[in-house]
Amino acid sequence: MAAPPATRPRHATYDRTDRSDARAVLAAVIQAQTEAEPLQRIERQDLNPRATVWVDELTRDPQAFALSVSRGLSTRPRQLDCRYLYDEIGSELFARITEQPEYYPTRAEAEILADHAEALAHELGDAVICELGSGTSEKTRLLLDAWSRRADGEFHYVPVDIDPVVLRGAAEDLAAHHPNLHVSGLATSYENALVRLRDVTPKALLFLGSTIGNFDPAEMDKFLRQVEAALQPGDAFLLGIDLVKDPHVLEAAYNDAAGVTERFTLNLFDRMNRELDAAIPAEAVEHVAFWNERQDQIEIYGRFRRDVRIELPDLEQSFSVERGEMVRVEVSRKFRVGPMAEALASYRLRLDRALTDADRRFALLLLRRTSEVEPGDAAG
Ligand code: AVI
Repeated sequence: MAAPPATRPRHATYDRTDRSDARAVLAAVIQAQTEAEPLQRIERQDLNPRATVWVDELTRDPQAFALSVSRGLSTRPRQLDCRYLYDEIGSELFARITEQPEYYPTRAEAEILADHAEALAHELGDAVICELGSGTSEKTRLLLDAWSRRADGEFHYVPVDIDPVVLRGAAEDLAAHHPNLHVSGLATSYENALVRLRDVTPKALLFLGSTIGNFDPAEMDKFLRQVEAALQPGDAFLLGIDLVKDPHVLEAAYNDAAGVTERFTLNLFDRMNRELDAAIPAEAVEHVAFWNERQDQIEIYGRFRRDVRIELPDLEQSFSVERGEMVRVEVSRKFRVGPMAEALASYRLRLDRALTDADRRFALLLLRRTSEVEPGDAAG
């Protein structure tokens, strides 16, 4: 670990005229937050002179999956935490989902980013780009390329992802392709990352892909409170949201003809077998995904074709699931720009612009953190 700074820097700013120590300042801020929260064991790994990754060891609790499954199978209706869809196989399957002809959100959002990257770089070019759930940073490259062309000095990207392997790969690759870019990856939860990034300003916080749609209302509220606290007045928040549309289009996106989404759902039950010895017969579960019009959300379930006992030997528990039972694995909420802007205003996030693709399937909201709640400005 690097030596802690003598005093904790407040609101580290990145002046376009003096970016030479941007990396040192950012590292100091992250380090200072680490010192402030000694319960987090965070390790710094320098990959090359312009790419560093900070790995939070505590987010990898080996019992967490078993406990989460136990909780999910004990509640009615039964539901599993969608976070666990993304092991190595699940992440690979999700990457393939984004290539399926029926799954439009990734392409629609990439279209928006490609169309507006230059304008966004012009408007936000001074800001440190921080991204939650960055993965391979594939779509963000469109923004980084534009930032790179515009920057007259160095610029900074802080990708945040729970998977340190993916993060390391992306950090090294991005630094190699952009000679004026510094990457400081954070392998930790959104919550921990947002605490660490509080004092980095000006920043543009990205949360793309409509991942916010996978939060239930209580999770979304908690997340937006953390975002509100992490942003300083004037900081930008770029939020990707999938929009309510024709149910046929929505249902097709989650029931692709090639069966990739089906495998993605079933992998969660396979993962329970692989990691928890759950003993679920492979053919006993089927993928079901449909549009719930009342809630404006796609719901995805594993439906049991027959009675099954799910074992959790490490916890000395087992659960009887009956034929026909549906265990929810994910919701994917869809939004409308006006009501979403209104909801965001109560977190001191003011909508500056809603950018959409040509077919208005998806929106990228450009929001600014205000000092006060501005209800009158909310409607988008
Ligand atoms: C990551 N998230 C935004 C995807 C979605 O569309 O809700 C996850 C997904 N699940 C099945 N297909 C895609």
